[in-house]
Amino acid sequence: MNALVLVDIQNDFLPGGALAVPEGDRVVPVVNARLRHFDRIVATQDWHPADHGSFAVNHPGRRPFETVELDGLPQTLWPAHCVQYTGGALFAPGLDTRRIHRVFPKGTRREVDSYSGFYDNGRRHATGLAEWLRHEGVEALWVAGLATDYCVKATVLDALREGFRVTVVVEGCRGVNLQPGDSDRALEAMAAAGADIDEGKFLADSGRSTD
Ligand code: VGL
Ligand code: ZN
Repeated sequence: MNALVLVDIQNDFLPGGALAVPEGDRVVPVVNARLRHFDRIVATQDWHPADHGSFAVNHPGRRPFETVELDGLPQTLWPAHCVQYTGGALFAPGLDTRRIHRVFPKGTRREVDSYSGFYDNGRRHATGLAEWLRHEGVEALWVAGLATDYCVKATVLDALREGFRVTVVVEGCRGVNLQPGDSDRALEAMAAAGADIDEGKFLADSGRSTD
């Protein structure tokens, strides 16, 4: 069994959103075109309480993109984003959510961030994604979504650690690139850890060829 893992394809990560990823909206037609090829489709959903410790606004005197320590871990501070029950946390308009079998919320505990769809950044709490995939008999994962250099990377690295075969759908990912080249370095790290990097076979019927 194979599964497509859609990482954080949510309004706040699209152009105009609170933590906009350049061209984040471009992943939507890419993944929609591929949904029918998968036995299982899961989505992660960044789902923060308003007082979440990753938000700069919750650290007086701090600005977005500064680094602080949170729960003993280095933490990049972000603009408030994907707050539970707000429009910014909703999946992107146009994403064919009817085909998603299960949604795994993450980042719900204020004291620690969660880039990976499997574990929080301190690896103390699991979301249940690995167990669910194993229960469904899934062995091979294709991963797409936002952002390449944060949640996609962390999800892919954890998936490999959990023993899944992993392919990164590059055309279905976009990165934040706080530093130029962050996304390329993230792809290199994923490849070095054992992921297949799929640059092109998703291009043909992805919708990109027409824009
Ligand atoms: C993400 C930063 C903060 C992501 C989530 O989805 O990559 N990045 N929260
Ligand atoms: Zn977040």
